[in-house]
Amino acid sequence: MTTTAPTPSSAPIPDRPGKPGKPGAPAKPRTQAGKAAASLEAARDHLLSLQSPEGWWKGELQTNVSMDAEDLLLREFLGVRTAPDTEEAARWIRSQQAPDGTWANFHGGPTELSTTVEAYVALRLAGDPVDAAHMRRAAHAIREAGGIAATRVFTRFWLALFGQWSWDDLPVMPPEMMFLPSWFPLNVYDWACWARQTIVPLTVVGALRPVRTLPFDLAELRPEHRPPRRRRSGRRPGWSEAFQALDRALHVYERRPVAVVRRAALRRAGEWIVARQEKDGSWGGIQPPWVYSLIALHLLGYGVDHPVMRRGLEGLDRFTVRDEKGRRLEACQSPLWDTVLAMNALTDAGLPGDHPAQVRAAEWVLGEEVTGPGDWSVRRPDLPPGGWAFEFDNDVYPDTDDTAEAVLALSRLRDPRAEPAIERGVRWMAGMVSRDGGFGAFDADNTRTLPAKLPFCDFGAVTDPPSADVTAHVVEALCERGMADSALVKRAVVWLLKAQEPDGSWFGRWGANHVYGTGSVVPALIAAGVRPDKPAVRRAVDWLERHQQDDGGWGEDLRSYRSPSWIGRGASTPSQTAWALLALLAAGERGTVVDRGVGWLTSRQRPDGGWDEDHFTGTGFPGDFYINYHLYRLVFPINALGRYARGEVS
Ligand code: R01
Repeated sequence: MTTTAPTPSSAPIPDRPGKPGKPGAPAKPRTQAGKAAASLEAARDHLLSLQSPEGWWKGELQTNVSMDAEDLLLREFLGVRTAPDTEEAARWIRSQQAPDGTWANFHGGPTELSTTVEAYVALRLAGDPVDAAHMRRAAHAIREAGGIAATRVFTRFWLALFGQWSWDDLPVMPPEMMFLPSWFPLNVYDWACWARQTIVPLTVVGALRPVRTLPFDLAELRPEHRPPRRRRSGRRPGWSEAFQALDRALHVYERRPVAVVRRAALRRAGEWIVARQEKDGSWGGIQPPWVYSLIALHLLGYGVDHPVMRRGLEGLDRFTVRDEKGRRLEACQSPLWDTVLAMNALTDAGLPGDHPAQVRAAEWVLGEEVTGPGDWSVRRPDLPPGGWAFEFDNDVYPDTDDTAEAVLALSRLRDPRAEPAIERGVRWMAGMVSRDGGFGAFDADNTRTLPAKLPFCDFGAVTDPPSADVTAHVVEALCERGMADSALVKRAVVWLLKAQEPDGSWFGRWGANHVYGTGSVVPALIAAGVRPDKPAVRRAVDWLERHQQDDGGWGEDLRSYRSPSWIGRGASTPSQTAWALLALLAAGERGTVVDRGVGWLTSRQRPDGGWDEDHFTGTGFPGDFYINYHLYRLVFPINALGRYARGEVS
């Protein structure tokens, strides 16, 4: 990497020409442009201060307390739970409880029954007495909501492991599924990678039906006179009935599986799991596959001292955050994603490509390139490997979203030594295009509708079809590589135009929600050469302008995924305000709307250059699972302020 003539990180960002800076003492800027430049400089320096010595950035990835509850249950199951870990986790779980005794899945969100039940059980494990006020409130709320019977399948799985729910009353997912060829419906490669890695170990657990005893029962959670409610009742009856019949048949089979077939299936599942453990001991770098894989392997005879199990448990420690608020687990970690977003932000802020921070970051990113095949190879067997994954060690599961942002970040540094890796990434990303011209995150053509219809699947997205935000990021990256006129980009642009909602916005799959989708797509369309006066762009701009909040920012509540009345509405946040600004600036908008958005950002900046963002603006699974990426509040405002400042200069 080039290290000549680095710009010191304290270098001022050029202010608008024609606005003479007073010599001598730095005066407080009064103009909008001056304020934006000062704000940008402070934010940029704050971001630079957060870089690790190795070159990466990593913000905490905050989700919900089901992670922490399940961590205690895992440790209880394996017999490795310690008193200090339990007390620290319990302290965190208690700190997140709402006044009504329940837990939510995101800041300010509604009661989540399954999360509440899991948190409650974890606190009982920690010894919180049933008659303590906070426990009584929780139990009351659980009973009111229908009790354990109304929770998601995963929650009842955990309770079955401890004898608090009957294995007979859970949907069956047999390990014989491992024998289905990759063209047969419901084979493991029809599932999104995160669901695939969760389901394979759960087939083992469901086949072996272990029960550990607890020193308590959960009688207090039983609703007295309420019939159990079923989730997702709105499904088409035809499929639901067919699958319920299939599930009954599988229950009959479960009583007497063919022994040799069952043994072979369990062996096959065990090998499949072991082959996919990552260098850091994780599975897919995400908590659910990780904990279920540890449980499944343990049941298959792997003791807690087996190297596979030891690596797994030690790896979980590195996903554990410990601070004054208690002990909590990250559902996954985002260093690659955070680093390439930070690099792009710094480039937008005017930092040169040969700045030491960029050089160190680029060196780290280049060392993270995925160089081998993965599960994606099943659908694209002839595609050479390349690209990047979300995490530190996630070599089996690179994704197009991270690859697109990494390609953008590295290309914009203009260092010829990064070219081969960029080219391999571009080739891999391009090869991952789905049949319809769009891009999913981890797999091509992962578009089956059957998996979601199984009674087992009442939580989260279980497939990985093309989405507007990922497709937009890929388009932006390909255009940066000079491919705006390629057939690939043209088809992707058509895909994006078709995906536009009647109201002019785009749905946000991996970020909240239409503000994220629209904020991703508009800059991509412009990069691809769509003129700002085209109707698609105008309608998007109108949608954003209509949804600017009264305070000048943008915000969209996560409830928008379930209740359309929330679409485009919610408390303004730094990241969502920045996404809207990025779209407006790309579309060439300059004026009051943009100035008020920029004013929202500059007036809410903290003295250290950062912003606060309690609201979650990341999406794991629409409707079910949300993420607060702690670096979003900083990197996206830098993108927006940086492009705003550049626009003012040009
Ligand atoms: C989960 C779960 O915890 C989880 C955690 C993280 C993700 C997937 C992909 C990306 C990368 C980021 C996060 N990009 C495509 C998006 C970038 C913004 C997904 C899920 C919970 C329950 C189950 C995730 Br079941 C499985 C996993």
